[in-house]
Amino acid sequence: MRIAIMGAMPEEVAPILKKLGEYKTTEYAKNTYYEATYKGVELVIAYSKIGKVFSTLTATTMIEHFGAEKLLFSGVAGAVSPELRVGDLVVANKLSQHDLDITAFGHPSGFVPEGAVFVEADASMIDLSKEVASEMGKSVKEGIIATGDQFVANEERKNWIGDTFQADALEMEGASVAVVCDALDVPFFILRAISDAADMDASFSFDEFMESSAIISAEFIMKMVDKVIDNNAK
Ligand code: 4EH
Repeated sequence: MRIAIMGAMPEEVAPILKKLGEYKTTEYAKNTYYEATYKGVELVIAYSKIGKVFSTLTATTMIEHFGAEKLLFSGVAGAVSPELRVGDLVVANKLSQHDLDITAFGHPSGFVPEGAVFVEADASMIDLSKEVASEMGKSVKEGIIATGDQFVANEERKNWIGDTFQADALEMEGASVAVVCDALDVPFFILRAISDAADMDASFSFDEFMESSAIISAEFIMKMVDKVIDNNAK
């Protein structure tokens, strides 16, 4: 089995590479891919760079070029739900592109013909994440993640995204990765730890907490990888 683990920023995959210790580095399509054997399975790891286009390229490459059969994303996000605090974990059950807008033609926000407003994540990996959460004594919120090519640092935009998509958290890569995995029939799992509240203080909160939140997400992702491997052996 070959499992992809991706992030968008270097800080999001650094804790994973640190845990693995040894890996092979390959340059492909102007990005760096890290390959390692872990508990008998092959891992391919990369950070895509920020945004929907780079994350689409990386997810596609991990699947089509490196042969990944499952994909897990680890990273940070801005909170939309007022329940979520810095460091809290959110797992996506469905994702939408909040900046995909052909509403001028009467379509709903996030929709284009032959597409869908939401892409649904793999239910069995979400189930596994509940087992991991209880084993770790952590709580993980299952919810909707909205993705767009903008760092949201504005209450009005954040509230619009919350109202329009019932989003719990927002970021810049999840929905594009979801579109790729759904199209190529690869089960995916998107996890984010909150770094900020997508409000006027977001950039400051992000700078202060992105690294610690990225570690929280990466630690959970590695437990998820363990669980996926255990489950696959059964
Ligand atoms: O990969 C981008 C990073 C911010 S941009 C999306 N990530 C972090 C998630 C995220 C986010 N996305 C949109 C956390 N908070 C968010 C928010 N809005 N409020 C970036 C940050 N620092 C340096 C360079 N780019």
